[in-house]
Amino acid sequence: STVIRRADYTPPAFLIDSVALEFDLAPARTIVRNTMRVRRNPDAAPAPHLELLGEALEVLGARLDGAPHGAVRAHEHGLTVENVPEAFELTLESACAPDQNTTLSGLYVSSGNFFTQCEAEGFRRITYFLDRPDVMASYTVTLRADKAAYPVLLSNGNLVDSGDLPDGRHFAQWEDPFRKPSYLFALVAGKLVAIEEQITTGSGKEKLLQVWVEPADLDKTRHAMDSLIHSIRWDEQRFGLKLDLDRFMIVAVGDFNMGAMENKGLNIFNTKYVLANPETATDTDFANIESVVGHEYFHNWTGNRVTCRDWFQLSLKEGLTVFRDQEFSADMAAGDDVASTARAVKRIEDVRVLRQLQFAEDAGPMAHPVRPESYVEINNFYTMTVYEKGSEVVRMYQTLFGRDGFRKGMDLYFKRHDGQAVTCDDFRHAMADANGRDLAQFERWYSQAGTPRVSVRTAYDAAARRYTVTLAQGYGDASPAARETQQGPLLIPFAIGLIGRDGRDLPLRLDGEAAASGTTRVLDITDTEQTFTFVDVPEQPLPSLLRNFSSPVIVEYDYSDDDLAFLLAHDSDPFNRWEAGQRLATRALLTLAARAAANEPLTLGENFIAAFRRVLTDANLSPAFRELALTLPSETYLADQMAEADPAAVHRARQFVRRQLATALRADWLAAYEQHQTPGAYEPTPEASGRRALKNLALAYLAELDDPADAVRVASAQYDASNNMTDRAAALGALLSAAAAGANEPAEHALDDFYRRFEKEALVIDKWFAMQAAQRGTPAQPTLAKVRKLLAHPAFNLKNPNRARSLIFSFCAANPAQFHAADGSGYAFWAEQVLALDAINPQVAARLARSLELWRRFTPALRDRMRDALEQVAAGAKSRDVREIVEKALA
Ligand code: B3K
Ligand code: ZN
Repeated sequence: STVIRRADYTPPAFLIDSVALEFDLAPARTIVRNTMRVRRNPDAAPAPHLELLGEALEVLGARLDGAPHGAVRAHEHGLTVENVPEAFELTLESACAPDQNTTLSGLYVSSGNFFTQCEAEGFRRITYFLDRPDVMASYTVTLRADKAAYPVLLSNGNLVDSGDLPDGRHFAQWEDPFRKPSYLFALVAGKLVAIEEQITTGSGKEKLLQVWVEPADLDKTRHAMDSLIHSIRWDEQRFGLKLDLDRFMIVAVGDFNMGAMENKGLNIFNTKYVLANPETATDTDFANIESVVGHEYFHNWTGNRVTCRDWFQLSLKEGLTVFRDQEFSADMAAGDDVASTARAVKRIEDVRVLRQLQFAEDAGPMAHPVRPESYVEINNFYTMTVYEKGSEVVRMYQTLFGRDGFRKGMDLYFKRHDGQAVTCDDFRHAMADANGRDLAQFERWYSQAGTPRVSVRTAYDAAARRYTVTLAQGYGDASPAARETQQGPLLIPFAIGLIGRDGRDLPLRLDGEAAASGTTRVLDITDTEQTFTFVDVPEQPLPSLLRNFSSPVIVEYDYSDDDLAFLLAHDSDPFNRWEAGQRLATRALLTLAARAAANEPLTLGENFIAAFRRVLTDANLSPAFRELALTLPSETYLADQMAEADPAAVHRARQFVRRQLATALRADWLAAYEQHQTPGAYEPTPEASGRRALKNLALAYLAELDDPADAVRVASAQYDASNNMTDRAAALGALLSAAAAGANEPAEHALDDFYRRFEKEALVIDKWFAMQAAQRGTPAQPTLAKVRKLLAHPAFNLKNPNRARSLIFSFCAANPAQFHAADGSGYAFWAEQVLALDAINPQVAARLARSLELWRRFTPALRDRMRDALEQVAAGAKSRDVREIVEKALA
């Protein structure tokens, strides 16, 4: 397989200034005429021929400056156009087959409508082109189609003309006023309807906003529209960035490989991130929609106006835009209050994802730097590292320079690079220059893979009233993939506070400073080991380390259980309060998992239960925060912390603790359940969703009781009475848990009811599949048997990515105890499904393929079975996507 390397970048030999595309849309055979103004790039080495990229296309004709041009040669990767002058007009005509396109990359059909997906390399499946992000052109697009079947015809930019054609056909012509790379091209055609809003921007311009959906979904568009309006306002206020088009459109599609796509002026979304009403969508869905709508909108500046020079720079737009959407959601929840718990709640949720998924990626065979050095298939590099670690890297600039300094860096970045295709270095230089700081060392955050570790030692000298903190950085024993990228120490902004015996923060004064100031300090670690000395420290403090998770590292420090309980009760930094509870729980759970693996009896200390009770009953803590603090670390995260991952032992340990907490705190859970009802109309506010989250966590714990009668009664009542999906789904979840304890009938009854009630709501049926795939299973019916049965359900469809994810991924990636069954049956199922998907949709197949990449970290018996399954896939997979994943895993 061909490896593409960052070091091999060369500028394009030709540039394309403008493109006129004409589409004659038909499902079986669409004809595309592409007229380009091409010229040689003065800044590139001269090339003999014009090499255009193309895939799954049939060439129908070529003209050069108006005359037929015979010197074109189609081949496996595209089209070679020979004998071309300095500057010329090239017209190519080609055909593609949208209704045969199951890859969902390029032009395809979904429920009878046309959609496109071009990032990263889908445009070449529509027409021959210099399909690379550093070739930016202006686009004019003419769409022609049958008017009855495709009444709506959309593309990027402004509608400049439309009208009827003979034979019941019609056309629309669109012009995008901004130059763009081909990956931002989009078209949509079909039977769609929109809700619309007119808004006036800060500078007094009128803008038309539309959310386009299938007619039956019009009642589920309000939240997406509100989220769009909030996004536009927020980007103006926080970054001074305005909507630059007269019209901004969002379109929802049911068949989509990922979340959404930021095509200029025509964002295309997975229905999952658009459609919501209280009956069909959960609080989490509402929050995700807000953040994804924000994310795609924010790309208009970070990604579209300034784009990537090459795909190795992907984090330039993705890391930055994730950071922006995280800040947007935090500001929406917390307003200007920088110290609020609502802000911390969002931070905790984001860090939890980073630690569970990105840290794992960074520890395995797919480990790569935020700016990768090489790839086989670029679609495999839309990763947690590029997105989430990339966002943490951007956040560190803000931690170093403050909000104002960060804004200055952003302003300079746009001043320098608007309209350009640039690199991660360009962004770093803008931040450095705007803030007058040398950030050469910071570059290593882009080039080194693996999760850094900071180990901390402290000493208190009572006589001298000095407290020293020694911070040492390294990578521990990193995976081979990570190790080969590592060159030296990083610049790590490390936020710290010191807590006195009364639980209050001590004022901080570093050695050499005239006076104390503040109670949290960001220490810049730049060396392998560094010591910081605090003076005037009146008593032995307890350190609060890496407050608000100020950099994406693992902190190693020998806290006692008492220290952690104290931090959980007192730390002024809400992130670290949560963190202390998680450390306490992780430690207890890992000890129990080791005992479970050795078949020793399990016991849980009174202190642990007491610490949980204090959190549960502390009315000063927001319900949302309590819910997070009372949720145990996930099985996946816990297994990753073991020397040899043992999912069965982790499951037994975690279930044991859940049952202990359920039993010991039964009365408190019941009280919390009653106290956190949200009567009245459903509202997806952080406050109300926090109450629901805590209430439903209480219900989930009650469902762990040996006698599930209480839980069944409460859950059944909640299921019947709820006016929203959050509560209904939580009730169903509790009934499914109770089924594992023997109460089968109520669960089956609710499952049937749920299916019938929501049969026409695809996204809700996805939840129905997902909940069953994530079920615990019983000896009589292991979950895999259920999953296999559901594969044959009439509503199951492997070609629809949401459906495939809801059943197959939920089992393979979200149900570790069942998936890692000792007999290897889960792995056999995985291999089967990866191969089946490989033939349909390589991008989705490759995502599923990643479920086994950490196989070397498991217990020997599982490891062997996992290797067998990987080898089976390596032998059968055809796509570059899947091959890259399994070959790296086996290497
Ligand atoms: N930029 C797209 C991702 C495209 C993925 C292509 N395999 C969505 C986003 O990050 O906003
Ligand atoms: Zn993005």
